[in-house]
Amino acid sequence: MKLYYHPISTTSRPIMQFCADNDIPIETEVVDLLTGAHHREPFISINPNRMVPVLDDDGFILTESSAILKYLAEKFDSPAYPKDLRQRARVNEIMDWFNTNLYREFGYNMVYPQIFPHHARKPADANKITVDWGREKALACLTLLDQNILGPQKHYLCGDDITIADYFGAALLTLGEVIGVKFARFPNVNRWLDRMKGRPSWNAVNEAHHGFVAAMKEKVPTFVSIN
Ligand SMILES: N[C@@H](CCC(=O)N[C@@H](CS)C(=O)NCC(=O)O)C(=O)O
Repeated sequence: MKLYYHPISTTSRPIMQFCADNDIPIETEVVDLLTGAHHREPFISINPNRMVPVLDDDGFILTESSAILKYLAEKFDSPAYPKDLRQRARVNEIMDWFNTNLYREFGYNMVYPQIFPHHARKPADANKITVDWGREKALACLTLLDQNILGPQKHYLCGDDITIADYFGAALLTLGEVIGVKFARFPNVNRWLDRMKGRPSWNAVNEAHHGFVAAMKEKVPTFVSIN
């Protein structure tokens, strides 16, 4: 089983962490997004959508990080993807919410257009409007996450036990560290993120991400962020 990924990729990190935590044997191949390897062969034949991550399980090619997490959790019989119909539906619901609402606004409208030139809308005014829009909507998402999804009691997104939604959500939120996002005004989000960051696998899996955050540190004051 092989994962095509990039170590700073927001949607690759949750899969790497889930595999690390569950001793899932997985071969990895870096697709160098920074040099555009995802736009060249052989990768575009593997994933014409030109994105990582991609799982290759003995010739079965699966894209989409959320689908890959579900597939691995099911294949390795992980309690992090409960079998009970309603519990599983709740995990799916939260993952869909992160993947559509939060990632669209926070990732694709607020963070990426500021750090990756190929995501910047043109002209600059349009980029500013996009980023401001993303920030406003991301704030609403974070408030909902803090107050309604997590609240003051829950240890994890779906209750007392970790699920694949936590791996997914924590990776998407920590993307914000690149532009200096602090979740100080969202105490429940902070508490939950600290719990996820306390897992033994966190630092090793996120080493490249932390390097990227450090490399961007000087630019942070120039970014539209959330503090
Ligand atoms: N919906 C996809 C999104 C994957 C995605 O956003 N991948 C990014 C890296 S985190 C990528 O490959 N970007 C290539 C690019 O921006 O050119 C998933 O969840 O797997």
